[in-house]
Amino acid sequence: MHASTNRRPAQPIQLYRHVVSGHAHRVQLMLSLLELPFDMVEVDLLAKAQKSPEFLALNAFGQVPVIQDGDVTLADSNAILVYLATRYAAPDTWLPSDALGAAQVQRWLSVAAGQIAFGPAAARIIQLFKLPSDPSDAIHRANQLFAVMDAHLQPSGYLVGSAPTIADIACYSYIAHAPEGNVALQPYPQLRAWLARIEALPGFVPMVQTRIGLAA
Ligand SMILES: N[C@@H](CCC(=O)N[C@@H](CS)C(=O)NCC(=O)O)C(=O)O
Repeated sequence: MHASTNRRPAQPIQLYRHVVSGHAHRVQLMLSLLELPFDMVEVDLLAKAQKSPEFLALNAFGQVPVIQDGDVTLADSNAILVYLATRYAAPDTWLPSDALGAAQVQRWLSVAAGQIAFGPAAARIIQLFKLPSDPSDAIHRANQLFAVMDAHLQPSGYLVGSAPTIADIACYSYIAHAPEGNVALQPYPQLRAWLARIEALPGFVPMVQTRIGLAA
């Protein structure tokens, strides 16, 4: 199991986040799975705190998540997962170092920043903030992605091989919460079994569920 760490931060890592952000949840989940000490700093996205000069000094893109780990300030959920796994996880656990394993993980990080962001995450945001946008394209993209993932996942396996990696953590949050954006998980049994395997990992922490969409 991957709970062991080979290094520890001298002081708690600061995680700037918003409670309904799946990107921020990825980082919270990884910190928790690695048993690293951390504090969460709430950023009021609705009040546009992420565009304040103070926050833009942390992330010029004006988005959560950001971490501060001693003198390291780092934005972008997937970049943070790479950092945490490389700096704090036991070697070759959450991020393989062999050429093919590392590339296979990167492939899913690209999916997390691509098909997931523009599929289930986008469908959920429309519902969550009652945006005046048509969610049908995002819902269609989510279903296309879930069909591919359902066929890819092996019973008892993870996205890359037989042990969890940061690929699983990057992809988990918005897929688990897809029903909030009116994307059903029921047609995808392997995907649901994979979600359950992640939820059974020691140190798993859920993202707060919002009672909207199919989750109402
Ligand atoms: N590529 C970034 C995307 C982060 C992102 O989209 N954050 C959203 C919350 S889920 C945000 O801060 N939105 C506020 C804004 O863009 O003003 C990552 O992976 O961290």
